[in-house]
Amino acid sequence: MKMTFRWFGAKSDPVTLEQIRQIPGMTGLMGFLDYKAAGEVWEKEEIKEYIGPIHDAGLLCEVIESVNVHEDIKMGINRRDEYIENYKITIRNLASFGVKVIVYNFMPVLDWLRTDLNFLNADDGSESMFYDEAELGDLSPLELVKKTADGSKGFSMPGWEPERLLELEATLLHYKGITADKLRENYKYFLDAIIPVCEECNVTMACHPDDPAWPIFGLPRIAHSFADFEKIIGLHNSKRHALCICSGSLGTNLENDIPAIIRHFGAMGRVPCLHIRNLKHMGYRRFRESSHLSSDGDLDLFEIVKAMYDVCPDAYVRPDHGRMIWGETGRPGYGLYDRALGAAYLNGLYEACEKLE
Ligand code: DNO
Repeated sequence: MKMTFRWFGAKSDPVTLEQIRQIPGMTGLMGFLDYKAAGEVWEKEEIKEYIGPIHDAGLLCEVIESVNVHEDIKMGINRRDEYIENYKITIRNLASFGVKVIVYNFMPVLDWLRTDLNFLNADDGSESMFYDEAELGDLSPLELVKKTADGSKGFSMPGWEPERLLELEATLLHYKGITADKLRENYKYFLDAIIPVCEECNVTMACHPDDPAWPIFGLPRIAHSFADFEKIIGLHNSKRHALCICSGSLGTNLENDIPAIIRHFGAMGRVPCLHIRNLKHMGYRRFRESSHLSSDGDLDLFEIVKAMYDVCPDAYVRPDHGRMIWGETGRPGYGLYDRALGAAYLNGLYEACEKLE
């Protein structure tokens, strides 16, 4: 297990590299250029500016997240070939700085979704991200975007890049005619174009699941179950085409057997990285993100870590969204303290797996 941490860069993240380096077992970052618009080339200079300080701090940056796929590629329209060419350049540029895995998603328009970013947990005074489908029912997509922006305390939020949301209404209309099968067809077109470049540069593309694990606002979503992943993996026969297993996303539907998913696709060599966190269900499609501890949520983190230990022990892992605790103010889900506790706990579970051998 290679323990990593998501970091938004010196200009945008109140968490410092020094702090990250002091978390036990931390080997590196899952990096992110939060100002890049989908479809833009990630230029070498920009990557150098982000990765240089990470290397100087003695940390690695072998995973980069959220190299967002332009909507034209997902919809299969207009300038998709141009954006695909840009994506290929970005892959080559990232590879030249030692990046080995790129985490991305193929969710139409919206990435992960919550209805409250600062939900107060009455039992202990901590705050976590929260979702209630009933609340969503009353909101238009634009209202939801506004609510998310208001709740983000001025921080950029991955998946909620302003440019992607500017043309939200028009894009939503475009998607009306796009079925799940059509989305998969467009996905295959994208993979067929970029995977040969990945082969050449030894970069693995890891698809992040839909979060939550069901279609939203009538948009097709194709990555939230075992069956979906079988279809996705079937789209391209290369180990460079893989999955980022996110327990918090898949765990929004308790019918997903996450350890079984890890065991199946991990044994195929298709799980290079995982986001691990826990959540507590509070009703139908209503949940809050809990601490990582198994007994605090509904997921068995030991079984998740054990599955990874058994089939893909070299995977990159990061503690995912944390709660806001100890008076910390920061980017919702991405503070220092609770994610550091999560890393320590995951390290402990992994050590237990090793010693149980
Ligand atoms: C949410 C993250 C996602 C993830 C992207 C990858 O907090 O896990 O934004 O990084 O879906 O493209």
